[in-house]
Amino acid sequence: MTGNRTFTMIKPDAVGAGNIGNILQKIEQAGFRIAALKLLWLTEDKAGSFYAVHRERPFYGELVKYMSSGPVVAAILEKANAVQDFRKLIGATDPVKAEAGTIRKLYAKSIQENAVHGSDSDANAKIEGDFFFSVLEQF
Ligand code: FUP
Repeated sequence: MTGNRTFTMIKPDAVGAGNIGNILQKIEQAGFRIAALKLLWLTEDKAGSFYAVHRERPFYGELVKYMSSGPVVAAILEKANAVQDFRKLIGATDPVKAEAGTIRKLYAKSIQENAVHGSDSDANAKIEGDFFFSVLEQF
């Protein structure tokens, strides 16, 4: 069974480049409803917790530093088949490999500065959404 919600962040590179509006527009035009939304600046500690599953990976330290280098936009998105459809909309992790027209192809700078995050499962979408938003902030 597939769920109807996913979680995304617009990462510091895309926020810094002035692409919040462009990316939210792509998301809404693709049929996602914004169910929660905020602009915030992660501490290294919070970014480290969010990416804890990657703790053992060689890029973890750099990733945490990067994700706490400037503000991000966090959002919960609703649509049928949300997790899979959103990963299709954002494209491959490495923008060089991302399909034409995807958000990462259009706006990402590199495999690390890759413009957006998208949850990889329904279970993680719920965990990640709850990490950023209280019940009162999810509509
Ligand atoms: P994705 O699910 O597409 O976000 O990709 P992963 O879960 O594999 O990776 C999570 C984040 O780690 C990526 F968004 C960017 C970062 N990363 C690197 O910085 N270097 C790498 O070689 C792979 C991933």
